[in-house]
Parts: sequence; C-alpha cells; structure tokens
Amino acid sequence: MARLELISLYCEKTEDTIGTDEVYFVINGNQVGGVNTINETEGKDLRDISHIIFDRTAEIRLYDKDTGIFNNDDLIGSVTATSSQAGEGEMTGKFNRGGADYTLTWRVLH
Ligand SMILES: [Ca+2]
Ligand SMILES: [Ca+2]
Repeated sequence: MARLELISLYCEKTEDTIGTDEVYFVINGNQVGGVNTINETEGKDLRDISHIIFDRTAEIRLYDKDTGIFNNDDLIGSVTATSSQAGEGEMTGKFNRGGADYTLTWRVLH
C-alpha cells in the first residue's frame, strides 16, 4: 500500500475556449476533492485534499465540468502514480487533451 499526495496543479492552457475551466480529479474511479475554477497561467495548491491510499497504481484523471444538455464533462487526460514512486520525491505529469495544457505535481508516500 502507498499514499498519494496531490501537491499542485498548474494550468498553462484551459480546455474551454472561453473563460476558466472547472476541474476535478477522479482517482481510481472515485471523485477526489471538489471542483476548482482555474484560469490560464494559474496554479492551485492541492495539499488540502486528503491523501489517497492505493495498492500498486493510482490512475489520476482530470475532468473539466461543463453544464448544459448534451454537454458532458470533458476528460482532459490521465496520469498514473505507482507505489514504486514512494520516497522518490515530487513527480509531474501532463494532462493535454482537447488543446488543454495542465501539469500535476504529486508525491507518493509509504
Ligand atoms: Ca469543457
Ligand atoms: Ca468547463
């Protein structure tokens, strides 16, 4: 078992064409934390999100929430944290579907 700590999310480019994105995480199938409004060239501190316990891998998906009929939330991308990253310090991964550009920083703890 390992613990995943989400540290920060940086948005270089939003998924929505106009205005901010409304992003949330789904980790191994469960939504984690709330919805964050984020704009281009903005960073969010994620350390108030509780650590996630996982076994070998944690699939971290980032979605942009969209409202309206026939407008499903958009998957911006996914990265995978692994238990072998425990003790290795800060890791980074990119989410960049739909023209978006996000960088996530996380850490895996024993
Ligand atoms: Ca969108
Ligand atoms: Ca949106």
